Amino acid sequence: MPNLVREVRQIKCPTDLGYMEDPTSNICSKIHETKLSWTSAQAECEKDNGQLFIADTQAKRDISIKVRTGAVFLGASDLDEEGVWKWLNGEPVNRTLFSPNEPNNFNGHENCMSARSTGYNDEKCSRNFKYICEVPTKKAYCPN
Ligand SMILES: [Ca+2]
Ligand SMILES: [Ca+2]
Repeated sequence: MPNLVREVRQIKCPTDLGYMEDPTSNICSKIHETKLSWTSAQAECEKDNGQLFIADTQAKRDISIKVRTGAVFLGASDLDEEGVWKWLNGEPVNRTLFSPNEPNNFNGHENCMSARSTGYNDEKCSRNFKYICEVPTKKAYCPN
């Protein structure tokens, strides 16, 4: 049997980049105030070794709706298949998270998720919004 040597390490929340780590959930996130399109926002998150925020737990939903300064992009879309909403990790989005009458795919062009304090909405991906990035801080197995 091959001897698989793997290193277990804790990914540190990059607080030097302005990220905040929730002390109970260890969720590491940052609200970026510079408005960008959804794709550009995701690219910025990746620069920090993260991704757009995936609000797939109650703790994360609480963080995503603390924003009181307008809409922010989150890491969910129906870009792969119209009407089929998925988080960036491939998990399905619970439709009840959306605001009433959303997602409405307004004008046939709304495929990216934004959050307001009142709930989630589908937005045009090319519109510019603030956005939330997260950096996973779970223990990771790194092949070495
Ligand atoms: Ca859509
Ligand atoms: Ca909409």
